[in-house]
Amino acid sequence: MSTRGEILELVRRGSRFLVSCHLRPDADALGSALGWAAILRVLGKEAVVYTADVPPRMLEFLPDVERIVHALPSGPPFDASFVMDAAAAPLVPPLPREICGPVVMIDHHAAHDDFGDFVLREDDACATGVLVLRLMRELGIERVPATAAKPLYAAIVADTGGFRYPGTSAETLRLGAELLEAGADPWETAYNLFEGWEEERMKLLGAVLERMELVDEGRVAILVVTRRMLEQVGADDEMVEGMVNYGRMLQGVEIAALLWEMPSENGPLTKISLRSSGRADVAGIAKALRGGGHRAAAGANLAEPLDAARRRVLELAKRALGDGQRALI
Ligand SMILES: [Mn+2]
Repeated sequence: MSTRGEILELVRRGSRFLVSCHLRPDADALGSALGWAAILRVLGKEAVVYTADVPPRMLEFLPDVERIVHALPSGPPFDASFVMDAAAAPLVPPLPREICGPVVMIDHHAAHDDFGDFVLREDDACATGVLVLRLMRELGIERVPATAAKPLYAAIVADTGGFRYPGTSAETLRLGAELLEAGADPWETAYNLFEGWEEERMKLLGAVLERMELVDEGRVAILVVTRRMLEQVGADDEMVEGMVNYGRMLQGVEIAALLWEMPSENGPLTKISLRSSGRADVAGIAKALRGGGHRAAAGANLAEPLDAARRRVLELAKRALGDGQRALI
């Protein structure tokens, strides 16, 4: 039986499932988890959504967020546990088999580690939310249930940058239309995902842009966020998400990298977010730093201070642009 067949069989046979996603969940991770749980419930199954981290405020508008648990429930083991949108094992909370049963990865990242007992990875999909909709059909559900529409729409809108990125296909737009018919709200989603900024966040963006560094003849933009910058404007870490995109927005920039000094008790930790405007493959850079992601959006965590991380990223970015001639999008 194919892995896909085995996963569908696990769903058909089981009655109680855990649904989780990568740490620090974003809209695709959480939306896919909530959407998949809603579909399992329509099939008459019990589904518990578990995230180790509390979801960011911008995702609080999604239905059923308040039902999410942040500690593994006790009781009999689950028939299976699903992990949505996780490219690499370090991005997943521990899922002990005696509580979680077999672990099923459902993901769409091109650069990744495989882990878990079953892996469904389809990198042609613009979002993990699309994989959920494909599985839904294979389980015999034709129409998207209302409870799954909002989270799955948010998953797709977020990972396509609002239906803009090259991964956006005719299928993506058809699925978007279907999710609107099933009850998703386009403006509510867009406002929560892309707008509705706190004043502190806007001030932080100002500080980040002020310090933006252009290197390699303006082809690489380096943005930094230090603990001190956050303190100065009263911003928190959640507000940093997505700021790397402003580096890519500038004409001539092919790679934008945001280096983010993370709070850490065990020595220095720098989170790196990478974006490509099309030619360069930033997933390759992330992979060289033991991270993961897509051609145009990827990331990694480095146990190094910001300056050292900056040097490594810059070197890899220059190399990626040098080899980039063949790698058309
Ligand atoms: Mn995703």
